[in-house]
Amino acid sequence: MFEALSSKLQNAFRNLRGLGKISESNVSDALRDVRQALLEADVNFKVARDFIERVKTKSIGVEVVQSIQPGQQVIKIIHDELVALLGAQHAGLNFDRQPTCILMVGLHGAGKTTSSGKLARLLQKQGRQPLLVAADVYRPAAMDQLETLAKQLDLPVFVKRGETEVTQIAREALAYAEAHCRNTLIFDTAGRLQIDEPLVQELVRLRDLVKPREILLVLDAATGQEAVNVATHFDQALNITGAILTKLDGDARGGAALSLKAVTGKPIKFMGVGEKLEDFEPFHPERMASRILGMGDVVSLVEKAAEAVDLEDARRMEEKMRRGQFSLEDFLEQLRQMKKLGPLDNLMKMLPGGSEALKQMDLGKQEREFKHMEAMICGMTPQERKNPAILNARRRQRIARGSGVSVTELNTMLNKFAQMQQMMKKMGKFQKMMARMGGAVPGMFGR
Ligand SMILES: Nc1nc2c(ncn2[C@@H]2O[C@H](COP(=O)(O)OP(=O)(O)O)[C@@H](O)[C@H]2O)c(=O)[nH]1
Ligand SMILES: [Mg+2]
Repeated sequence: MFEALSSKLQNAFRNLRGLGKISESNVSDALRDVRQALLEADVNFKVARDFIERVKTKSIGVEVVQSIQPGQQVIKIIHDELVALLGAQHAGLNFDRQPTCILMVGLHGAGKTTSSGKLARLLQKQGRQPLLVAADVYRPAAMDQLETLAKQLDLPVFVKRGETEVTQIAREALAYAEAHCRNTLIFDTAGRLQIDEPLVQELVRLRDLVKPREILLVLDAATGQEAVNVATHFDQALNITGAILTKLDGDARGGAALSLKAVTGKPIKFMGVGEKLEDFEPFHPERMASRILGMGDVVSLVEKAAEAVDLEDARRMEEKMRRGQFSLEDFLEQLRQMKKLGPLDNLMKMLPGGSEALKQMDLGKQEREFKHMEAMICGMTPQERKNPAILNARRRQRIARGSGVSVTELNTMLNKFAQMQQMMKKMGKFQKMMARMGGAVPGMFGR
């Protein structure tokens, strides 16, 4: 996500970090690269200019803190301004009306139908009762698409084929929702290649009838500057409540995400990061800013890990690592937990500096290696896993044969494991020492 922008900003920061003193001229020089990076990412010209102005004013006025390098303070200011630009806080949905109607609007192919399904999934997980409503009266295929998504999610969908008046569909859908206790209606509306008057009229009729609590504009992030123009038009016509930015998994340069709030005043509420139903996340300005600035999205990673890994298990494991009692059995469990988190490259991208590190790593090889390790450990008896010392030549041959590797490979794995155990013991001691010295290591920005 936004790799080009991210790496350019990190380059600009390299110059900033070295700043020993803040003066108008040297800050201006350093910020020129930042501005260039923003423009190349397709950030609206005016938005970029204002952004740089604000950073400059704040940097020059900043009180120099003794213990921090001035350049780092500027980076912190950039971070904070970036968070503000992205909308400051996560803007959630409002559900203070019964039932809650959500209109999904946008151009052709932006991802309305897909996002309707993704949003329904998310709301269902939050305990709401969504009803998907097929309100794209022009494309029968869109109705089929929505029906398929609903089936996958095991959710009800309201479809009325042959009906061409969208308000009639809406009326019946509302009645259906009431009869079936659905408290959240998600209307998947029609799109156009370009916003035009008939489309606007239809959406206005629909809006005036269902009085939606949310009108979410679905925008393809890859369309860059154009996305912002589209947003302005839709907002003027319908007064949208927020946006869903889709296809952020692609090669979007980031301009849309960075300009949208500043230009329209409307927040990005969610983002689509893939074609699958689970590839959908609430948009968090703070996390996005960290991601863009290359500090990784540690918060997201932790949450993702918490979803997949039982916390109690994790704590138990950590304790074992600290004491150096981490066995091959535990190692096997860890390998399996890791698989639950998804492909390695996704995980790496979320770690600070991960995108950079990724370029130098052969993850395919790493994943194959993990698979081999798993096979080797699986080939051992529980006793052998607990106490690898009993692995004599005969046992090693048996395990190697059973898991399709050579004895040399098995030996290498066992050596690596022994090293890892040693390292964990040391790390455990180090952590304890740090804790005694007064808690966690302060974060880059003192958080
Ligand atoms: N990679 C990726 N593809 C997406 C995303 N959202 C939607 N798509 C794809 O974009 C295409 C158009 O989506 P669709 O929901 O039919 O758009 P609509 O015309 O606005 O309803 C489909 O092929 C989707 O799979 C996303 O976040 N990432
Ligand atoms: Mg559609």
